[in-house]
Amino acid sequence: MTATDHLLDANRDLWPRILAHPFVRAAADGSLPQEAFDRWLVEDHYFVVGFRRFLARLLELAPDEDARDVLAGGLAALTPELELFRRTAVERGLDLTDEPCPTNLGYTAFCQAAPADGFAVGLTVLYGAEQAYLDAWTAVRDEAGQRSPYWSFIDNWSSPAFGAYVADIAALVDRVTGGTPDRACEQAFRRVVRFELRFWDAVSHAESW
Ligand code: MP5
Repeated sequence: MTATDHLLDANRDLWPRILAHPFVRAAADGSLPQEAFDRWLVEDHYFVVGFRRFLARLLELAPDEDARDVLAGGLAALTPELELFRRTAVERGLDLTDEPCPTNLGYTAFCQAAPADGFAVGLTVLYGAEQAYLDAWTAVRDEAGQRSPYWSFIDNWSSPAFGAYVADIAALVDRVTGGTPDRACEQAFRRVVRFELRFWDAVSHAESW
């Protein structure tokens, strides 16, 4: 069993709920209300802006060139991703400076604080967030299809290129943890899983202060 198999197995009670979340299901079957998508877009833009700073910190902490190659690739992909968010926000008349909801602020701050607990913990947080989005949007991909109005976003996190990036991160987690995540990594991963679920809840129910 690899380190990431172990992390996913320890969270088998919650992980399927990410894929089965009503927001994710509605994005797949075409019944997602436009306002819900718009809320997600503004919230997720805030998350990705914070996540890029987290990833840059992680890149700085990386132990060797192989690890830096993986992380620098992820960082580079965030420029076109953020451009997609900005372009779509203009098209849909959305204000990306809206205040993020408490769950989003908490999740983003949690990610940004994680590298203070060491590279392995930070990397585990990165892995959890990316695998969660890969699995969620892969579950949407086939059912929604290319005619979905949200295809650019669906494709962004379910493409073979993104899958390969997540597999590279998983291999790196396995290497830096020596195949066995310690207690701090396990706890950080559990928190990511919980935050991912709360994030879908928050955008579904228009959580606010
Ligand atoms: C990701 C995301 C994936 N955009 N939003 C949440 C709530 N979780 C994970 O991160 P990235 O950097 O967009 O691939």
